[in-house]
Amino acid sequence: MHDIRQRVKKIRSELQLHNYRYHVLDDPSISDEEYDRLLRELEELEAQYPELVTPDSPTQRVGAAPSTRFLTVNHIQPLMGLGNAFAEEELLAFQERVEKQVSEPISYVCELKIDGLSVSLDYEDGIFVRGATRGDGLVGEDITANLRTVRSLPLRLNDPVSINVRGEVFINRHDFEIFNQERERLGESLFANPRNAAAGSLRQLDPKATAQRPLDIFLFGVGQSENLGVKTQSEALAYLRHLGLKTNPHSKECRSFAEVLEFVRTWQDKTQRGSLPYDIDGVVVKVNELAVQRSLGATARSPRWAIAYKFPAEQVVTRVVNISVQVGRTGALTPLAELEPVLVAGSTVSRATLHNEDIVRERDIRIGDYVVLQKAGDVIPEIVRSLPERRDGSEVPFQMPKACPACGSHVVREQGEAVTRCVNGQCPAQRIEKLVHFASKGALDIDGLGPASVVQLVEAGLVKSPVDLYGLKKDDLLGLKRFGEKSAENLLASIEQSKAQPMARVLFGLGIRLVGAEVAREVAAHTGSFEGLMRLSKEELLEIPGVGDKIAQSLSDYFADPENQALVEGLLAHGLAAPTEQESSTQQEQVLTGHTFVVTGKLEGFTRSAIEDFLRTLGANVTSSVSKQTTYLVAGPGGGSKLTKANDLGIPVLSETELIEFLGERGVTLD
Ligand code: 0OX
Repeated sequence: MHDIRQRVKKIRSELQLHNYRYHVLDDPSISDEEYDRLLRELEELEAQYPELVTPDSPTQRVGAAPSTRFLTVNHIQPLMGLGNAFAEEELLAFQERVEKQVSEPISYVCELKIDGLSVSLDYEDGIFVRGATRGDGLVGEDITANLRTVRSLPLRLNDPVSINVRGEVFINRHDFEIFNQERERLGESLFANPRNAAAGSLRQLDPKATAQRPLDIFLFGVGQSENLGVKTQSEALAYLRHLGLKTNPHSKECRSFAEVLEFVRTWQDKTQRGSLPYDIDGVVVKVNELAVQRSLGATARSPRWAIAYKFPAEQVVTRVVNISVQVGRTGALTPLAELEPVLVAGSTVSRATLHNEDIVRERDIRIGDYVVLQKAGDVIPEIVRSLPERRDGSEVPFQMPKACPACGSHVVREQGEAVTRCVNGQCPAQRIEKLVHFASKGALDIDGLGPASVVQLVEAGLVKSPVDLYGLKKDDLLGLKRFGEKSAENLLASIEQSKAQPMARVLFGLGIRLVGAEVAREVAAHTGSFEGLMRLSKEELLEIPGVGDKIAQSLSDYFADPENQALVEGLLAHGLAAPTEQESSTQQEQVLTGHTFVVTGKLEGFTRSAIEDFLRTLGANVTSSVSKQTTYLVAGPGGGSKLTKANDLGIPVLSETELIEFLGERGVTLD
């Protein structure tokens, strides 16, 4: 048995090395046949002695069974996005902002901005245990099983460290072409570009499907970790490489900002970019010194110590065939340009929003015009300008309709507003858009309730408002074209599940003007319940961080309307956003699962043991001493040696107020 154990260990470390040489260094040292032979030997030994199987064994890349949905993951440290610069002046402004704050000379690191999907990976004692999407930065999706299939991602690091790292998953252009050709051969739908293919692959519910996709990964940063003795971003990248993680080879440490600009200019060049096997959409410039990064800190959205320089968008010319008008969920009438289909930045575009009638006029866009098109932020098609020199006189200027194209009611444009709105609260188009938004991913996330199903439900007269969803019966659905036994059951189950969504999502789902997901989270965290929220005056609303005059007005207008009050009360009556005792403990259990807390010092509002108990009810592990397993130290005054130890280990420390905020961000209030 001892010999077998040794043999298994030896094959694993050999396979790990060869995997690393092949997928990370691109420098294989044995043939594919030899590799396969070793892998088969290991598989046979593990089949014979299942007790020897470990999660980091090379045989365990594709193990997990298909799931029905992804679990959510709370990011211990929020995964922030990056501020953008679109011109050199904006980069220079970034330099000025940074250097105004520091006295000593600093350096920068330039990295290629890989056009993929941001992910966060957790290793515990060197073993890959969890991987998640960025999501909204606070909460992502658990895609561990899918990430395990990425061959360039080591299941075991070279050192047994516990570390959180960030990176970008992508597919290189060549693999993408082959992959799409194969899909075409099989009569499957094609992906528009490598980024979409990578995104689709990470979202497969069956890891066996993901394993067939040519995913690759570059790691570019360290999040939460024990004290690594790393002082700069360059050292962090070197450390990631030392651990066996794949980093991009083109990053450059720059001693002056002139070097930064040179790096940016070099990579802006299309031929230079073409020499890479994968797509990049810019350059990320980071302050190199981690101490300086810490002192610069972050805004609500992004770190102040980094910026993404985005390459200018590709522009193409196409023709406006028609300008139609869409009615949104707030009744806003939006002109939409219908275009001759054109390929731009990797996908075919046939429509572009024109936002409102002023923009159509300012850009002088007429039906029949040739126009310059680009993708704003590389995603949303945007008409930059028309080409009047190419007109032949047949072009027709756009006129905002006088009646709602969906219901025929009259439309108004308030003074000082750019938007024209349908005034009919019962307008079917608004109703549909409101329901689609309510059910959408960021809101109640009701699987199986996309636009097509919503249209059916509304047209059949089964659903007028979100409340009606919660009264649907299986027989109601079985009468509809799109629904069979199974899909009806699935939809009803998703609707039922959505009742457990936190208040922030319900609030966002109501589609109140100016209340996006982030504002909804703040408002929910500060009010705790709809009852509490509806009691607040406009002045009190203004005290909520992130809520300014316009948002406060919009919220108070919304809740002053009896119809909206009835809607919210109806939802509460169905158990939404108002979990019972029972539900609250099951729902709360998830938010701190996997975290280990230590509480020290004197707290103001609670006794230490009360807060410890409370953290436990949220699923946290609470211990009495700080170790590298600790994820957070909650410290009141007099924290003493535990505080020092946490600081030494680089473990984040929360004050009592910060703990309340931290929990608030996760939908938990302490009253
Ligand atoms: C990339 C990339 C993205 C992350 C938050 C602070 C700095 N797409 O290649 N983000 C970052 O770093 C950000 N670096 C990158 N290389």
